[in-house]
Amino acid sequence: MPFEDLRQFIAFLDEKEDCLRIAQQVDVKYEIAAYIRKTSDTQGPALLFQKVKGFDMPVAGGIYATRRRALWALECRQEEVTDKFVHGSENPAPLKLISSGPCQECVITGDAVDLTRLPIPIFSDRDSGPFITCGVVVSKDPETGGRNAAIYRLELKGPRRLGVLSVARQHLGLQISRAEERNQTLEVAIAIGCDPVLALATQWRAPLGVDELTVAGGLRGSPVEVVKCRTVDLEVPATAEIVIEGKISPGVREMEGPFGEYTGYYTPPYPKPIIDVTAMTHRHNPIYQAALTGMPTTENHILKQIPQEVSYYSQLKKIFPGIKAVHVPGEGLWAVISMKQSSKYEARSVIATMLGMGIRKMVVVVDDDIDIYNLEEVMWAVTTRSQPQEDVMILPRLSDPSLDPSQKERGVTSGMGIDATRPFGESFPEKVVIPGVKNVPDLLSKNLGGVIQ
Ligand SMILES: Cc1cc2nc3c(=O)[nH]c(=O)nc-3n(C[C@H](O)[C@H](O)[C@H](O)COP(=O)(O)O)c2cc1C
Ligand SMILES: [Mn+2]
Repeated sequence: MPFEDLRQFIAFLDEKEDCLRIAQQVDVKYEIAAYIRKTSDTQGPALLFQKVKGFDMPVAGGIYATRRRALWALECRQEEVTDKFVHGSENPAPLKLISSGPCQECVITGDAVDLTRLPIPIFSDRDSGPFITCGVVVSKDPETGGRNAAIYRLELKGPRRLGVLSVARQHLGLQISRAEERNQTLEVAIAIGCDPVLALATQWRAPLGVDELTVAGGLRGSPVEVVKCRTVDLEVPATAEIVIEGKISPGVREMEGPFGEYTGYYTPPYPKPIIDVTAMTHRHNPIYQAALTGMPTTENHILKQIPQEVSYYSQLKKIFPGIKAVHVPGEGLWAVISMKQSSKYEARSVIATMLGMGIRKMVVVVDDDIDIYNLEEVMWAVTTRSQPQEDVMILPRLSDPSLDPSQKERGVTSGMGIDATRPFGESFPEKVVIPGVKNVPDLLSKNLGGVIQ
């Protein structure tokens, strides 16, 4: 059964002993982020901060900081995730509108709304303020009426004011431009603390016009239940912890940033659209969900990884049937692909295709005997199966919308491919193998009690 909401997922993590409660008081300024940083760096548990200084609401953090938790959210193993995601996205489920839902147990409208009551963390030392980083922003296209749902960061500007970043190519950015062309306001609803599949579904690169909430329904195998918002003409996931409703006025901009971004660097401040908040609804005793962004690897990266990898995999597989797996580590500037080549230099065609599809900085292709999630093994293949002179390809001057700080000219990069496959059809030294390693028990298991009988 798919998880109904964040609470059910936390309860599941409790069963797995993968959620740590922090009973000691923590500060929203840096301290929550520091804890999430540490757990992210050590593949540690999800965190539930029970006592936040100056606030009466708990904060969940680092929920998606490990791939194991993302896979638990999707209720599948690594080997099954591609099929699951492809099936889910190809079979979107229409939403189920219900008349009332837990996210509206408490309703606050107009001047009574005070977002400063939410324990929104300040993450990195140069950040310009508190940022909501795990809000699913729901909006409708002013031209087509099509719904969009994705995570965009929101800077707290005042009790009823938020700055919003949606880079131009992102769908909210396009909708804002379309509303501005018509001199219209754009309504938005922000759902914080959603069921975990929904968070992952928003990271699937759905084409413009495809509602990510229906993709979440496809992935869950049951429709996402939504309720009508109170002050805007939108629907939001019924089981969210907190919902913020508001409007973006055309042409209004205010400085936002700097912010410690997913590249691991700060992005400078520049003017961004503003959301004027019209209502906040929430559950009884809501949990605020924070997600860390910064140096890889954080939950920002993990949330994007699986949907991106699956999407590249299924596109490549159509052209190159020998593709085994695609891994997009860290900030998404590079990828590792494993494959069984069916012709000479096929790996190089894969590199060229991938550099054209969106991974612009570096693509490494290895044989299908390499575990691409083990980067040490990948580097072993690179250093023992490739010769830089022949096997490194460099494509100068590719268009690249990423925030890569090393770009000399904004939006332009060069791309590198490393063909680390053994030469096709030729003999190559055999890899050393020790039989029976799989049969040795898990030596890290505490259940062994210090002795293998
Ligand atoms: C934690 C987190 C924070 C994100 N913040 C932003 C953001 O501030 N602005 C943005 O444009 N995309 C952000 N993204 C990426 C978008 O959510 C993602 O690219 C999404 O697929 C875009 O959907 P769209 O194609 O409907 O625009 C974030 C992703 C995650 C996981
Ligand atoms: Mn979209």
